[in-house]
Amino acid sequence: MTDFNIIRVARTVLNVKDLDRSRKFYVDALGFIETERTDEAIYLRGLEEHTHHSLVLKKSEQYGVHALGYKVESNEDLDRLQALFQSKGLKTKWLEEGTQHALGRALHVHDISGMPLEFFCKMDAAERMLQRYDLYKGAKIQRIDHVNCSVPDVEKAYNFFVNELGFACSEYTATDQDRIWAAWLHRKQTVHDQAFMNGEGPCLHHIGFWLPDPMAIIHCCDVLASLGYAAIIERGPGRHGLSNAFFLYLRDPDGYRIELYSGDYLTSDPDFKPIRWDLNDPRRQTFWGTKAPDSWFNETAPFLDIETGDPVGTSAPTLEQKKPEFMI
Ligand code: DHY
Repeated sequence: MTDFNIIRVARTVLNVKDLDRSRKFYVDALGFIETERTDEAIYLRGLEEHTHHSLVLKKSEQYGVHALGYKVESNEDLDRLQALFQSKGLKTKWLEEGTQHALGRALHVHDISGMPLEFFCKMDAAERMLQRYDLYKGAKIQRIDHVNCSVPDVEKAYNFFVNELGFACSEYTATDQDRIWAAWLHRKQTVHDQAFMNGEGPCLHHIGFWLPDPMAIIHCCDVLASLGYAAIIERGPGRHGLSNAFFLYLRDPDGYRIELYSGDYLTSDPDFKPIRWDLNDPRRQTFWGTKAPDSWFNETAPFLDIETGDPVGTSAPTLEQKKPEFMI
């Protein structure tokens, strides 16, 4: 048991080169709601979200991803989290209320893999648009679902998130030698808030957004093609073996990978047993056996340091980064 309560992954902040170009993609094509726009940033939320934003696009020439934002239950949880990170010798930094738009006091840290994380308990409210069907557009984005990161040592990241931060594992991929190659970890009662995959890192692999149903994904493919975005569809649509969700992977105008995701399952019972997938089982990625393209394995986005804003240094993966046998 931890002495703090992390509720869920709640927001991500991406640097983008051209706000108008990004707005066309996220608002006009994918159907995000624009809560606010300034000269420096666009604040976006899904139709179900009653908070100010779950995605911030910040104008910058520096490609990269700011600290991944987790919502916690109380202000005291933030102090307890700082004590934990400090006790492990990890970097922490306070951002007092008012420093970040629409957000209360926040704690920024680098975790055991060097990945920047943010914890906060307060965000401005916004109108929930779930039953404004007249505003449903594109992919009908409902809410942020998860973040997936590439890290050099998945077992180290797994142990930190499970033993220190109180996450539970829903599913994992293991090698022939029973080493954990990838893990899906959750605080909310779905398959994941946070996934880790073996690879050069720490880097962001993708941000997953929840859609109401698989037809929203199919319809989004049609909308993307109509708007001239067909080339940015990277993988899918398909059904994941692992998680059982229906999916589509896209690359946004700056190159960040977005997953449209719908239909995983409840993981609330404490006696739920993590599901093991063999790295060489072709159905774990796409249940129908379809291969993922090389770019999906090889391309990620850099994280930015919480102090300097420069890209965080990366290390090569500890497990051999060979592709599963069925893909060769
Ligand atoms: C998988 C990837 C995801 C996810 C669920 C399952 C498995 C895979 O395709 O490797 O991004 O959300």
